[in-house]
Amino acid sequence: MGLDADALNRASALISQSDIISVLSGAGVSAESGVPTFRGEDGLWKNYAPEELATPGAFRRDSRLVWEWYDWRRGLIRDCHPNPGHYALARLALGPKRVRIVTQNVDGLHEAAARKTAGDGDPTPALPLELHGSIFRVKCTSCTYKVPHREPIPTETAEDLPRCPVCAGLLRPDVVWFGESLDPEVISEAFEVAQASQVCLVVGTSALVHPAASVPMATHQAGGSLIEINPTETPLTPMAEVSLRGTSGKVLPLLLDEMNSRGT
Ligand code: BV8
Ligand code: ZN
Repeated sequence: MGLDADALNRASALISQSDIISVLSGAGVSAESGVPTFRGEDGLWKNYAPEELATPGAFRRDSRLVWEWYDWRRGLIRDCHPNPGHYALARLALGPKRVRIVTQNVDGLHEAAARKTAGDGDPTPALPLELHGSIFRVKCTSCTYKVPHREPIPTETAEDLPRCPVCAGLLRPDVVWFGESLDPEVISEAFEVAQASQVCLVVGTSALVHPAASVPMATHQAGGSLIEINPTETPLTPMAEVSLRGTSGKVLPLLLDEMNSRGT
C-alpha cells in the first residue's frame, strides 16, 4: 500500500496533541464492508444515479420504485459488518480523548462497531451523529410516526406500500433526501464540535454533498487541522494538513495504533 510513513507519523502526532477530535465519514469507510459507495462504479442501481432516486420528487413520481431501491440497499447492507476502520474509530472514541463521529452514512455500521467495542460498557461516546438519517428506520410522510425497519417489504404494486398505523399516511425511509434540509439540531451539533476540534479526520468521502462537506471546513477555519484518509484527492485535499492515500480499513488501525503506542 506504500503508505507514506512520515505522513502517518505527522498525522498520529497531530492526533496525540489533540484533546477534541471530530470525524466526518462517508461511503468510503464502509466500502471494505461491502457497502456500495455512491460514486464508485458499484454505486449505480438499475442505471439510476442515487441523486435521481434519493429525492422527494422521485418518491412523489414513483414511490414503489423508491421503496424497491431502499429495500435493495437494506438487503445488501443487512449482511455487512463493520470493518477494522469502523472499529479503530470506535476505540478512539471510547478512549480518553473527546471524539465525535459525524457520518453521512445511513448504514448503521459505526453504531454497530460502537456497541461491539463497548461490550457491556457504555457505547455512547462512539455512537455517531447521523447527518443523513438511517436506512433501518422508516417514518410517516404525514405525522411524527417513526420506527426501526430492517425487513424488506415485497412491493409488487403501489397498493401494498407500507402505511402509517396512526394516520394511514405513506411511510418512507428516515433518511435526508437531496433538496431536503437536515435536522437543525444534528447539523448544528456537527458544526459546533468541528469548530471546537483541534483535528478533524475526514474519512472516505468525496466531499461533494453539502452541508456535510462543509463540516471539516469549520475545523479548518477555527485553526484546527484536517487529516484526510482517502485513496484519491477530494475538494478538501488543499485544506488538509496531512492526506493519507490508502483505504480506511487499513490506514485507521495503523494510525490509531501508532498513536496508542505513543501512550498519549
Ligand atoms: C440541503 C441519504 C437545504 C439518502 C444523502 C451547496 C453547494 C452545492 C449544492 C448544494 C449546496 N447546498 C445544498 C446543495 C444541494 C445538495 C448537494 O449537496 N448536492 C450535491 C450533489 C452537489 N445538498 C442537499 O440537497 C442537502 N440538503 O442542503 O437542504 C437546501 C435544500 C435545497 C437547496 C439548498 C439548500 C441534503 C443532502 C443529503 C442527501 N442525502 N444520503 C440515501 O443515502 O439514500 S447524500 C449521500 O451522498 C451520502 O449520504 C453522502 O452524503 C453522499 C455520497 O458521498 P460520499 O459518502 O462521500 O460517497 P462517494 O461515493 O461520493 O465517495 C466515496 C469516497 O470514498 C470517494 O472519495 C472514494 O475515493 C473514497 N473511498 C472509496 N473506498 C474507500 C474510500 N476511502 C477510504 N477507504 C476506502 N476503502
Ligand atoms: Zn402517520
